[in-house]
Amino acid sequence: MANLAEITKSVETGNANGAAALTTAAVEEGADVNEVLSALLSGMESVGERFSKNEIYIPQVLISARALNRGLDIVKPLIEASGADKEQARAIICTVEGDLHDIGKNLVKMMFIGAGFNVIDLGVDVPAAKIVETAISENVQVIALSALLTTTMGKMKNVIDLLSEKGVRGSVKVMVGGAPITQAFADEIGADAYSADAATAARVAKAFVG
Ligand code: B1M
Repeated sequence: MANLAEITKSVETGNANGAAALTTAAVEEGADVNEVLSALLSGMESVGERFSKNEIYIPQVLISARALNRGLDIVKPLIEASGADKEQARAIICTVEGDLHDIGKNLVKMMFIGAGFNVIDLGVDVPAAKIVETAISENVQVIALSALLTTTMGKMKNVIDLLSEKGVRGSVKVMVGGAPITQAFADEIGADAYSADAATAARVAKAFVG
């Protein structure tokens, strides 16, 4: 039987080959792909928590992220295929201009995909103009913005201001997150939601689109 706890552990310990092998075995054995995804993400969540407590350092975070990605490469096509015949809500996700951190953003992306969203990932260091242009041309319902630097969190407000300037603020929900972001900051810039973690972000986004 698929051992989900072992999958979580392989990410926690940064065992990339183990993560790939265990994930492959789990899906071949017919495990629920969303449960496999949760097991992978849960490994990375605990790595994030341990990092926040200074129990581990950047290299370990990056090694775990590599293991996570090996597992995600296997489940992603299955999750996308499982939603292929449904009318999917559309969401943009990216890290704001000037900011290159993408580990948390990628976790949020996977949770959004798991929640049934068609996700447009614009990557990192994305200017407000590109986000707003894409939101309009792709008719998205949700924009999820990530920032990890105190120097880039202000770029989230640029996105909200530009949406207002273009007259489309009312037609899209803007969600924000990342280590320096707080509910108070989200309120201050007029975001629709702040989420502390990827799983909560996906739940909130889903509630927005009904
Ligand atoms: Co950087 N970095 N970094 N970094 N880095 C931080 C953020 C820092 C706090 C480290 C420190 O000094 N203690 C610090 C910022 C200080 C500040 O702003 N006050 C910092 C700095 C200073 C820098 C550089 C400037 C360092 C330098 O070059 N001098 C530089 C900046 C580069 C740039 O962006 N322009 C830099 C570079 C890097 C690396 C490239 C080495 C690497 C990034 C690799 C990558 O992302 N591909 C890196 C890393 C790994 C970190 C830390 C160590 C870990 C971040 C991480 O991935 N955490 C980080 C320290 C920290 O955060 N405490 C740090 C794990 C991840 C799972 O958590 O991203 O918080 P997180 O995501 C969470 C939640 O926040 C939430 O969900 C996730 C969990 O479920 N979430 C969202 C995230 N985005 C969301 C969006 C949402 C909702 C929820 O939308 C709705």
